[in-house]
Amino acid sequence: MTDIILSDDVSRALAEGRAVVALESTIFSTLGLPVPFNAEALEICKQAIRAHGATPAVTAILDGRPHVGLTADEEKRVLLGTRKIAERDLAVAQAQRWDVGVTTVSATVALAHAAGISVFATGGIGGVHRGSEVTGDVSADLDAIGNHPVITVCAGAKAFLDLPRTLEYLETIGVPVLGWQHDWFPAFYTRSSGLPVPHRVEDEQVVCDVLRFRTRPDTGVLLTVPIPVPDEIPAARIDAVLTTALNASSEAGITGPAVTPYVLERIEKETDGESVPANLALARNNADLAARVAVELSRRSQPRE
Ligand code: PSU
Ligand code: MN
Repeated sequence: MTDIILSDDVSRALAEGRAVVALESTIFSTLGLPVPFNAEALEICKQAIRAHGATPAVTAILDGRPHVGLTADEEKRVLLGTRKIAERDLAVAQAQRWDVGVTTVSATVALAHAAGISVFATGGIGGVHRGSEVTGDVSADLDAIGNHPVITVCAGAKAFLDLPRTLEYLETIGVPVLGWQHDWFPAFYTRSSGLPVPHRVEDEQVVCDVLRFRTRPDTGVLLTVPIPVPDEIPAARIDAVLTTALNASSEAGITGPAVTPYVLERIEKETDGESVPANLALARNNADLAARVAVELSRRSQPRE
């Protein structure tokens, strides 16, 4: 990938071999969280990363150029972003010089890889959609995680997706799926989807070792971490809401990349905003763990005395 613009702090941190954590920008745009909580989410995620001495690197397309690490003014443009960019769209956004494009998980792991960043924090990843056997809707996030050597830290995926098929797909494409001090694949608002996570891990050493020992140099690792206990939304409450939101989406005839933002907005409406603090809490928690992993990775790459 050509023409990536690194912010000064990200460029310095990378040059000095210090820890950097990539952040996607769709979650912080109007497509991911309602104003003003999107700005709050961005702030608390950056703080959580900085608290470990790591440098946050938000990715986006601005003025047709891929950015990794943003200035305060650039962040403001991203918070207002309405155009979502998956990995394949990066080329189009550059060719057509899009003003502002916010990056999904797939575009972010691609940009992180190109910039030399190995750890990325998000809220939840996209996955195999329910009914994918008819619609064919499988998020590009999954293949991107399988094709870039980046550790993605997430709270699993929202249960409006087909989580058993999502796990099967990750297995097929060879992505190690780890559970952080937890035996279950998390379902974003709830700590457990009821599906076992393939491998439980207890510390960041093992996470870094999994990246180190993987047999495919271009494959990433998915590190799942459940939402903190006090912030969890009861499964029964969220299940009813997800069903309503999904039905509304199919009744409105929503398809393609519009599905996820539409369903997210409906969930927030149906829970009267209760979903928002949960979303902020898990995003912060993921950023915190990602920074710990990034610090350990940078420690390992320092030349020995
Ligand atoms: N799931 C969430 N919140 C989000 C997204 C997914 O709970 O903000 C966003 C992420 O940017 C993710 C993208 O990469 O949606 C997936 O979109 P799609 O399903 O169209 O691949
Ligand atoms: Mn899709």
